[in-house]
Amino acid sequence: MVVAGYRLRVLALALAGAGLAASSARAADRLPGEVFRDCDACDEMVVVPAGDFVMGSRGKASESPPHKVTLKKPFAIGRREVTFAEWDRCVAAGGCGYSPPDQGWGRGDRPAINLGWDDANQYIAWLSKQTGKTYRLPSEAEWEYAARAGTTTPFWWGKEAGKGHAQCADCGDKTPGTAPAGSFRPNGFGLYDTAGNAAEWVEDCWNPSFAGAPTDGAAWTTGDCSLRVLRGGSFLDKSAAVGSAARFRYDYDVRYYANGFRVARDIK
Ligand SMILES: [Ca+2]
Repeated sequence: MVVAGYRLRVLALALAGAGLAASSARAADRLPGEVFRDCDACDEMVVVPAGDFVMGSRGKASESPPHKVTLKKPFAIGRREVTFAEWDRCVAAGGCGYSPPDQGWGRGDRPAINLGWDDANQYIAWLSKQTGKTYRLPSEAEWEYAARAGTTTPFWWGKEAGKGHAQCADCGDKTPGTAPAGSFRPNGFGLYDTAGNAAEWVEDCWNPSFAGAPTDGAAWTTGDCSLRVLRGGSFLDKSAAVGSAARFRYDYDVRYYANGFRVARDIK
């Protein structure tokens, strides 16, 4: 490991010496599994590989029909839900106009909650301006693909919810409310808390089933766009509602205490 680390440092020095050409080479070379931040205090991102998967389930009308989705390009997604520390930076900088309450559970590493879909987009616009990168909400298909991390079981860790895998009403650590983001083991793509903790806004408008849904990983931007989709369930939900296929919706401007989000961005 020491030798590998030394070689990496040598490589980094060589790339730094090559100047601009090297920095664009590094950006183009981001590989699946790579973890990065666009600034020291920015959301930690992970590169998710291109691939295909079966979205949805036969369990509920809203999750049907299961359908194959192909994501042709890798993309980056936040490893954690956006935290209060990250949100509060945006407020302090004037990029976000609203400071949501934390229900008395504390801020810092806990997921930012009490946020509407439109609030989330304020943060994304600010983060994009700060970094010069185009951040966005994940599409619903990207979210489920990243949450499943190659699995086809109801939960990314298996068939049964069990205990100790996620913050939900009957499967978490018994602390009321949210847990600090990243308290539980990450999934196979390196994402934390896709199941439970804060429910997560995605880009898509609400549609009551997947009949006619896009199959290329794009957000579904037709349907009832006064409602936007939330994925993963929350600390309030029992385990049946925090599975990889579970979906829900709220009016886009509702600030509910179970709802937060994570960010995504293209890498190519
Ligand atoms: Ca979550």
